[in-house]
Parts: sequence; structure tokens; C-alpha cells
Amino acid sequence: PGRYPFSETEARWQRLWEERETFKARLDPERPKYFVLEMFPYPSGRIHMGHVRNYTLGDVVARTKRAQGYNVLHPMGWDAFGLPAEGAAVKRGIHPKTWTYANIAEMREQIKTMGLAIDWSREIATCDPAYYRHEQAMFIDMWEKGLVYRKESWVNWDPVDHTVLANEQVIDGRGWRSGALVERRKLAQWFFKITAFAEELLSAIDGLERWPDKVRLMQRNWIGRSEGARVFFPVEGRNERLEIFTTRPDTLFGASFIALAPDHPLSVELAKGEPALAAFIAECLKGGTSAVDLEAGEKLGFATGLVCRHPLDPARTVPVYVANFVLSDYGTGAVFGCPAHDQRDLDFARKYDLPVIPVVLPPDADPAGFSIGKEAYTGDGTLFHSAFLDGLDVTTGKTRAIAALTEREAGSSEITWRLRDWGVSRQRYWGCPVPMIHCASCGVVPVPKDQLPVTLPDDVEITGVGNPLARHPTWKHVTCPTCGGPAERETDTFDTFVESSWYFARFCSPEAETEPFTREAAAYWLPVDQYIGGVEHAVLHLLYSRFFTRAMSACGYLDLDEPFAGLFTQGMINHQTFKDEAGDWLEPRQVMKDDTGAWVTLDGHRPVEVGRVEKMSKSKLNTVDPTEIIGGYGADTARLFMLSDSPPERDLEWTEAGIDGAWRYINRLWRLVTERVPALAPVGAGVPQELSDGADLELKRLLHRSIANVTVELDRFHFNKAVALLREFSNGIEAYAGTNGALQREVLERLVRMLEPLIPHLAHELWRHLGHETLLADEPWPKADPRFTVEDEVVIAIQVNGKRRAEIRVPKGSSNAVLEGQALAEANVQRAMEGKAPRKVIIVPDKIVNVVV
Ligand code: ANZ
Ligand code: ZN
Repeated sequence: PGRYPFSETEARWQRLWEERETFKARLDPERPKYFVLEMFPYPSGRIHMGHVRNYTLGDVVARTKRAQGYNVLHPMGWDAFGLPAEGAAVKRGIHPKTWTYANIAEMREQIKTMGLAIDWSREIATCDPAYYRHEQAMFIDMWEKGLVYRKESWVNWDPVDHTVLANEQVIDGRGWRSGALVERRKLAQWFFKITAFAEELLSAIDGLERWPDKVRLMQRNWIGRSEGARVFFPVEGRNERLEIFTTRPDTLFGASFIALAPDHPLSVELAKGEPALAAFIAECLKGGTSAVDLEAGEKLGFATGLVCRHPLDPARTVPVYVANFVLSDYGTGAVFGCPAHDQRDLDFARKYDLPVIPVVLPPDADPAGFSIGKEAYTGDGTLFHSAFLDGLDVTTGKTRAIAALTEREAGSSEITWRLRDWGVSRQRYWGCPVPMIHCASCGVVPVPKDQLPVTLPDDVEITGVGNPLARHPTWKHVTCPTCGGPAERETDTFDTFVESSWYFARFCSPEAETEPFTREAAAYWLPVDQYIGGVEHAVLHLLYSRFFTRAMSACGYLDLDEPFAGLFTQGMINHQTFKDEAGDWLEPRQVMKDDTGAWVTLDGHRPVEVGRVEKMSKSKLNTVDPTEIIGGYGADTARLFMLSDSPPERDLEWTEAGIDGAWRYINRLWRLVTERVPALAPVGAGVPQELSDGADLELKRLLHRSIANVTVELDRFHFNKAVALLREFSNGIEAYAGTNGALQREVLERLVRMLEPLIPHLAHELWRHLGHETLLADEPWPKADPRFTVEDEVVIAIQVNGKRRAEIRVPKGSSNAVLEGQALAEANVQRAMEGKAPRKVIIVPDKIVNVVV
């Protein structure tokens, strides 16, 4: 048989699956469906190993479920809008559309070499007007339902490039291109009202039983429900009160200052008469807009000179500051500071010399001796220095404080969410146009639906500065649909997360023209039964999709809350890193081991420093190109290595040895089947009824045990264990020395059937070699026969005077008499007894027989 000719074989089967439309999904209400989806790729131009792992995992699921009788939907598409396309336009003068479609064409060919069971007839690209026209229509519906609105909000502004920057384009507070210090600016932006579903998005997490716990936790934290209180602090000398939000009303007696966000209305008002404060506020508003940026920086404040009365202790007043660490859009944009029990407040108090009043006494601490040094005490304890709260624990203290505030009309209990509404405006060209029109007399008017899609103009000038759509000479000038007067199109485009928030639904009927998907198709195929992707999308993409599904349902497109019934997040792919003497990174293919086993450069044999095993990345040159691996070893080898090396949720280390091992096993399977063919009973000989000897029975048992266990492990996503079991099975077949041709056919056919989801090309080829004209993918999944899986034999150790002398195999549950009889009959046992009669025989049923002489 020689080496397995993977190249010709893989191409042939891929062609055949395509010609026969083997994996085309057809709606069939009579059959149970299974929708398996991998997070769709961004068309960067080349697939990487992360893609290979992702699609291999999905393919195993798709093929297994198909074999198990499900009507499987396994589609592929392209998350095709986004900034890199504009980057390519700036750098190389290629139009974003040209660049994107060329990349799609290339990546499609690369992905096709993996031999995936995908229904390519459903392929979609989100930059296609046939796709985004529905997004625009849904956006208008959501606007009408109040789930979309426009408001002023902060953005990162690059003062040199005159452009809005996404958070990821702000690097260390500077614009990625210009290097200029980023400023914050207020701009009218479009928002999805995701907070309308905050409560629901949180509580429904409990029902997502087939999601990883860590992802559920991340979603919970992101939504961030905080129970606390709203407290009113009367401002001295002014007829108003400041409203603050706190989660620790129990610490109210420890309050020593109040801090306002720089853009709190009172801060803004005070700044009008106070240039120094205005300058301070302007300074605060520079720098990034994210909470992380604010957390990292130095805590700065400006004393306004105002003081507030303490709501529970009217004898006391606290000073009011404007502070850079208070977020304008969380809670009420104002806080009371309790330095003893909050680190940030403590740092602030030390800096501005404010009192530090401990009010929570740690368990077992001495109230007289307890004081706060450099670290705030944030733990539990007993309240003190707190008037009527003294002696209470923290939890009871919170309830009691809220009751007192409510009674005095100085506050009330309140729930606050970390979740913000989703700002989707981007001042970019390569995105879906927001389908709105601004009219001087009518205000914001949606584009009439019969005029959708609003398509992108092709003739644009992309310089990386400003918004090409706003600059276009004619595109934005339209007449108002309401009054017919001159009006302007919205020139913002959507955040690309909008497209990925509903693409799974589009796959249900990608051909639908008048609606994003037909109700019938969505009702049948959704939700996605198994979603697979990287954990980097654990929060935003998944949350946006959960929101969008609810919003689509609210607009009557669907009748569904949760888009993804099952979620699996795969680990990363790591690889050895190498450096040369100068400390520059080297590619894996630039190095080799010399005769002594030391790493050296391929040319020149110069010494190489072996670095850590790290995530494959272009910057460290430790990537391995999947197309090279597939070209050199075949897709099945690459797939097998990906599946066998480690559990799919864990990181995988790419090694040459691992790929070699997979390649050798592929060849071993090839030989095993092709060499045995002459010894097999003819096709259709049926399941062997006669099992003449122990070897036959053992192989038969191995077969059914393998079927049972492989099925379970595949179902649990323990693909590496499934591979190990299949190896054990094939080893058992190799070791079989009997002559039962029908049995050998049976085990080889089952083996090949179970290999198909993992290494589909070789499995199909071997099926053909086994004499079949049928397509292996159409063969049903084997069933384990329980008669052969129950462990009905046990091995019993026989001891003589406590020393192990022999083993016997007996039916499980054999009586003591049978065990004793068989034990005493063993030759080794008799020898050890030296002809003496047993004094006593101690028996542990199904385990041990100990003969005492
Ligand atoms: C007084 C206090 C005392 C607080 C104490 C904490 C500890 P979470 O749990 O994340 O909701 N806070 C409220 N609004 C804020 C804003 N706009 N910007 C910055 N910080 C703000 O956090 C709630 C706590 O964060 C609140 O409880 C408040 O500080 C602060 F020993 O109030 B706390
Ligand atoms: Zn008008």
C-alpha cells in the first residue's frame, strides 16, 4: 500500500461532496435539526491555526450529528466590514471592497482545503448590500420601537487627524496613526438601548446551561447589577441637593468628602465662574474614555469650596470636590468618599488631607486601637462610630441605613447597572450606513423602507483622516422623505459588531429578499444548537447577539430570546519562540537541531536562543501557516493533530513531533485497512453470529466498548479522549490474530465510521477500499450492543498466605464455592501450597481469594 496519497484523495472527496451537495441543508419539519456554527471569520486574507482549530471542532460536531440522524445546518460566512480594509486603502491604494472580496476569495479556497461539511450555498458576506439592507430595515424598526436613540456622548478625538478613534486605536493615550494625545469630545451618536433588557439579559444567564461557567460569569459581571442606595446631600447655601449612588450605605458615617464627575452639571456650572476649575475639568477630559484609563491614572481633585450637610448626621458637613476618577455615566456621576473603607477614596483623602474615619471594625479587632494606615479595610465586620448603626454587621447596616434614609426622605434603595447602552456610530467608510436622514425642519427621519438599502458610494477618497462619507461631494445630499426639502444623510456607519449580532439568523434563509430571514426557517433552525469560538468574544459579541435576538423578537421578526443554546470556547494555539544572537525573533522554519541536539539557525548554524512557548503571533514570528501544513501532510493530519493533542478548551502547543505523530497514525490506519481487505468477508456479509474463541469475543467487546465510549466523549467535547479511544480500538484490531473475516469486516467498518467526523477524507477513502459504493457520510452512526459492553467478567487475584500467586477470570458474581474450587485448581497455587491442605480460605467476592495454609 505504501504511503497514503493524501493529496489526490482529499481533492477527490472534496470535489465529490461538492458535486453531490452532500452537506446542503434543507428545511425538513419531519426531522430533528441541529445548527452548528463557528464564529465567522474576518477576511484578513489568510487563515491561521486558530481558524483551523475552530472549524475542525465545528466540523466534528456537524459530521457526528449528521451521522446520528440530525438534519444539520453548518454554514460559513464573512464578517466583512471593518477598519483593516480602510487601512489597506490608505497604505496601498486598494479599494476596501476590492481588498475585502479578494481576501474572501483567497480564504474560501484555503478553508475549502480543510474538507469541512459546510453548506457553501448559504455563504454570506456582511458587506453585501443584500445582507445589510435588512440590518438597516431592522434598525428603523428598532428606532420606531424605542430601542434605538441618538444622544451626545464622549468619543476619543484625534486632534491631528481630525477623526474619532475606536478605543482600540488609542494606544497609551495617543492616536495610533498620528501619535497625538487623544482628547475627549462630545458628539451626537447612535445607540442601541441594550439596557432596556438588562434585567432579562442577566436573569436568563441562569438558563444557559450549555455555556461555560466562566463565560456566564463574565456576562454577569459585565452587566454588573449593583444593589445600593441613592442618597441626597443638601448643599449648604444653595437650595439644592446632590444625589450620589453608593453600594455601601452602611459606611455613610465614615463619609469625609463628596466627589463629582468633571462633567457633572454642578461641576460645569461652577466652572463658569471659576477659570481654574474650568482648566481642571478640561485637563480631566483629555485622555482615554474607558474606565480602565480612569482607574490607572493618578486621582486628582479640585475643591469647589462648597460643603454638604451629612444626611444622617446633620451636625456635620463634608467638602465637595470635582474629581477625575468619578465616571459621568455611572450611578449619578457623584459619590461620597469613605476613605477608611475604599482604597481610591483613601488615596484621595491622604493627598488632600481629609479625615479618615473607620466605621467597620474587623472581627476580633480592638475598637480603641484600630486605625487605618495605607490600606483601606474593605472586609466585613461590625459597625462603629455610626450612631444608630453601631453593633450591626455590614449587611444589616445597609438595610438599616436605607430605612433611615427613606424615613427622612434623604434617600432610597436603588439598583444600578454597569451595562451601558451600545454606541454604534463610527465615522468610517467601510461599514453599514446608518439609514437615517437629518432634515432642518423635520429632524431625524428614517429612510423610507422602499428606498433601502442605503448603499456605500464606490467613488470615495480614503486618506485615514476624517470620514470619507461626510467628505463625498454628493452622497449625503438628499431630499427629506417627509417634507421634500433639502436634507442630509447620516454619514455614520455601524460598529461592525452590529453585523455579527444577527448573522446566525440570516443563515436560516440567506436568499430571503424582502425580509432578513423567513419566519418558517428561523422557527425551524434557531436557536443555534452549538456555537463555537474564541473566549475573546465572551462578553461583547455574545451579549450584543443576545440583545439583538430580543430586539428582533420585539419587532416581530422572531419568537426567541436566546440565540445560542450551547456555547463552546476553544483554547489558543501556542508555539515555541526562537531568537538569534542579536535578540531578533526567528521563524520556526529558520531553525533546526544540530547533531548534538542544540538549536541552531538553518543557514550558518549560528546559535539560537530558545524562548518561551507563546500564543502564535505575527510579531513573534512563531506562527505556522495552515496552508503549508495542509499542503505537506493533508487536512486530515492537521485535523487529527488539532483534535488529539489536548482538550479543545485548553491551549494547544503546536509541535513538529505532534504533526509527525498524527501523520504516522494516518498512514498506520491506511495500512491496517488496505492490508486486511483480502481477509475480510464480502460486503454485506452481515454481523458475525458465531464467535468461536476468546480472541473473537474480546475484539467484539472492544468494538462495542469503543462505540459506547467514543460516542459519549464526542458528545462531551472530549475530542482528545475520543481519539485516544479510537487508537486503542485500532490497536486492538491490529493485534487480533484470529481468522474471523466477518468480524474483521465489522470492526473495520465501525472504526472507519467513527473516524469520519475527525478525518473525513481518509475515512471516506477507506470505506471505498472496504468495497462500498455508498457515501460514508450517509452511513448511520453505530450503536453499542449492551450485551457486549457490560463488564460481565472479573479478574480475581489468588493469594497464598497473602502472596499473589495467580489470577483467574470468572463470571462476575461467581459464588464463593466456584471461586474456591477454581483457585485451588490453579497450578501456581498448588505449587505454593506445597501439598498442604488449606487451613482457611478468605474470599472477597469479585476481587480476591486468599488461601491460608
Ligand atoms: C461609598 C462607598 C464606601 C463606596 C465604601 C464603596 C466603598 P459598584 O459596586 O461597581 O457599583 N461610585 C458610584 N458612582 C460612581 C461613579 N460615577 N464613578 C466612580 N465611582 C462611583 O461600585 C459602586 C461604588 O462605586 C459606590 O459605592 C461608589 O463608592 C462608587 F466603603 O460609595 B461607594
Ligand atoms: Zn423634512
